[in-house]
Amino acid sequence: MISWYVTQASSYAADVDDLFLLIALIVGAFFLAAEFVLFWLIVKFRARPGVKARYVTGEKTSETKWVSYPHYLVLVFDIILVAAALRVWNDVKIDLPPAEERVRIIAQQWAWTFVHAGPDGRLDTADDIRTVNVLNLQVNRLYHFELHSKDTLHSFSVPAFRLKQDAVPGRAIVGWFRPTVTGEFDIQCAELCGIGHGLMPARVRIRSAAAQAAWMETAPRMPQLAAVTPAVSNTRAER
Ligand SMILES: [Cu+2]
Repeated sequence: MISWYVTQASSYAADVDDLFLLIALIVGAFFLAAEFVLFWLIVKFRARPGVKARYVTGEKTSETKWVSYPHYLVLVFDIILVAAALRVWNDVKIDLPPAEERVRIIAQQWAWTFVHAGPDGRLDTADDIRTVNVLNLQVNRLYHFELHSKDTLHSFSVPAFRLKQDAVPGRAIVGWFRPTVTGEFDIQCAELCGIGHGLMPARVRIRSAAAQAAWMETAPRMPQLAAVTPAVSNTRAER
């Protein structure tokens, strides 16, 4: 249902959406059941002429089961939700499938710089392509991103990928995504990072292999931006 509003544009987007749906269904069922019982009790024990109120301590087993049994049920569903969430978390954040290409993302107050590998498919070579506020990707290609921050905390958020990752100064945080549809989608900074936080939106453009190759031919190399690579350019897979 979330995909009615935000396109699923990465290989794991559907898994994240399914998790949200599972949570909504379980929590929704408990909500409806609780409201049903509440209103049923309100009607059943409403004031009636000639009927005196009873004081119920709620200490007998026949009474406490109305609290303890639903409580056990909540715990069972908690375990189901945690297991489902860990499966998705592991897939998105812990597993690192082999990369076909690497892209460097540098956040700063208040813009994003993206360093693309260029036609040779390797970073830190002469044909690297640097862009500001537009990330250029090829559909169905598995990317490792290497996320840096030049100044303060930022967060790289791509709603269509269902991906959000904090950028921390001094660290190179590695993660992955595989775009699955062509098109153009939003990138946001999802960490309040100063007065211009709202002014650092960016876009991700996902193209077919042929269109991406054509873009690489014409993309300006912007060598003047070479200095934006942070001094801490270690490529350790920190997370
Ligand atoms: Cu920011």
